[in-house]
Amino acid sequence: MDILWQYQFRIILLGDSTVGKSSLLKRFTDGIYSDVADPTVGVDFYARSIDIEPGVKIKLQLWDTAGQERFRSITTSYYRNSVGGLLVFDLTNRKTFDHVREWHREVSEHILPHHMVYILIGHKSDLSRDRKVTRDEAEQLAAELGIRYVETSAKCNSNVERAFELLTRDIYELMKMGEISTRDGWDGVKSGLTAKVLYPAEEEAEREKSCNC
Ligand SMILES: Nc1nc2c(ncn2[C@@H]2O[C@H](COP(=O)(O)OP(=O)(O)OP(=O)(O)O)[C@@H](O)[C@H]2O)c(=O)[nH]1
Ligand SMILES: [Mg+2]
Repeated sequence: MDILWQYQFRIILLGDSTVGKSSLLKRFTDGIYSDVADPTVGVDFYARSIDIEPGVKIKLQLWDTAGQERFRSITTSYYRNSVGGLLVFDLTNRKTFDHVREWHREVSEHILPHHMVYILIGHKSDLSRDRKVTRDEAEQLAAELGIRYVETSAKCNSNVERAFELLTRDIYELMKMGEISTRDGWDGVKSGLTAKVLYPAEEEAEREKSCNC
């Protein structure tokens, strides 16, 4: 059997408008970055696979939400079917950091009684001279929320792979421990898509079976 992916995780990007969610995703999925970016309208979709360990491929379905308040009624409907979330703030914009707790509360309450695996992202780390949030403060918030903290830059391609890989790995470990599992009516985690590849001997047998002469 040729395995395309063993698991599919749905991951959502959350945070205020202009923090850089779409840029982070474009860097991760297409390897591109632009200083000019349009605000997301509603929700956008991206995808990429990660080899988490030898022979185990995980397909990530990545939902990019609009940070603008006017799209909130659309974006909230995507919370429930996500297993992981990146809580993104802009290191050069204090307000976006102050709003992280609200994002965390809003999403967590919305998906009760279930849980999401989060990672806190301090983004635009290339703009170190304009920084308004210290690493210590961000690490303290992450510790309070019980989640990891990573500083990223889509512009300089710093820690982007690492952020997605750490979150994927955390979800994968929780799944292996049985803390997260597939559920009917929930698309956060799906398992197993394999391509049917016939080996020569099987192929021969199949051909003989179907031969009418
Ligand atoms: N310096 C710097 N600028 C960045 C970085 N990532 C994104 N930006 C810029 O920040 C601005 C907003 O980026 P977006 O990715 O559109 O932000 P967003 O969070 O998707 O915004 P919404 O779609 O409105 O929620 C753009 O001008 C980007 O070029 C980065 O790593 N470094
Ligand atoms: Mg966007």
